[in-house]
Amino acid sequence: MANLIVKPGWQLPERLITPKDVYANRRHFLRQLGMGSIALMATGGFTACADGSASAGAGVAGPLDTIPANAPRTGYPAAQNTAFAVSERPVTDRIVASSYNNYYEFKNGGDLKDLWELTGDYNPFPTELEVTGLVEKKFKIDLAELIGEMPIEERIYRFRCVEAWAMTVPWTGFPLKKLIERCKPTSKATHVRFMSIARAKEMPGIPATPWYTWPYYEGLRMDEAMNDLAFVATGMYGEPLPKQNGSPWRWVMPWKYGYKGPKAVVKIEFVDRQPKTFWNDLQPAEYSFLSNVNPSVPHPRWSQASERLIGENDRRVPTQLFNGYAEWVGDLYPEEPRR
Ligand SMILES: Nc1nc2c(c(=O)[nH]1)N[C@H]1C(S)=C(S)[C@@H](COP(=O)(O)O)O[C@H]1N2
Ligand SMILES: [Mo]
Repeated sequence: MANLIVKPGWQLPERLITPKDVYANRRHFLRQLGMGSIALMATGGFTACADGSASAGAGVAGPLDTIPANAPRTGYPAAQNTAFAVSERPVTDRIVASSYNNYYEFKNGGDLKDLWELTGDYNPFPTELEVTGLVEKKFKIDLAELIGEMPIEERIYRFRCVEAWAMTVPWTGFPLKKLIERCKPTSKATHVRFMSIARAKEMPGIPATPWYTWPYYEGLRMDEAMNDLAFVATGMYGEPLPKQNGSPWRWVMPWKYGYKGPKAVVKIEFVDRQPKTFWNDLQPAEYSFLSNVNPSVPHPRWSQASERLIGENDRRVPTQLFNGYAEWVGDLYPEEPRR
């Protein structure tokens, strides 16, 4: 097994894979073109590195250059767990998944999705995780160290945002269950609460939106957190997570709307009642605690019956109950409307 070279399971058509150095150089090239015409007039010469040898220079040049250089890479690319293949639609273009994002800590107003450019000051590593509440023993641990302990695998999951757009993403990571077990909650814990990192100096969306109740916080019932599908992603597309996708790690509950999966969790607290959650506190009528993907439960302002596939010309497809994962989680929700 150890000698086997495991190819990443996501097979993308060649045209959809833009290696990050090519992408970076293309952007750099475009920038040089803009400046180049000025330089051309001034010097009578234009030497943009059309052969791709230009360095991207300091700073962030493309949405994949936000993968932190010090992110743990042990075990990458991880073998695909084929139990979670998505057969009815292709994997989303990698660049699309890393440049069409929701991450309010990096928003500065409007409906900005291309927010990777705002992540330059953010340093996801080192970061410490705090485990507290109803546990055998409270503790703090360096996140890179904890990630290094976990055996990683790749899972291709459908991803569905409450805004009715969807993607198909090859995540790298480990079951949330493994992390919960590592935390050793007591039998009194009925729910678990997660809190995201909030570094106002590194995350421009925080000072820009003082009306939000930072840090971002979410929660699950224990039976949801322990379900096989609940996943902690440390990477995607065979590499560690770009900052805008949630580096150092982010939660993925593919049967729920995307906002139930907090990015950059730094605190886990085990509790004995349903915890408050960020979007539910802000708009309880629009964002429920459970927030399971359900075509027959409309958002008060729009239908959830269909969804737009980002990166596929916004092709519309029907929404599936539990986002197609009823087999895994259907039994958890006897009350969920089914039609
Ligand atoms: N900390 C934090 N986590 C978050 C969010 C956020 O704004 N802050 N947005 C959520 C929403 S609404 C979605 S759809 C997904 C988006 O993940 P992606 O940008 O990697 O597609 O992250 C979720 N996790
Ligand atoms: Mo979302």
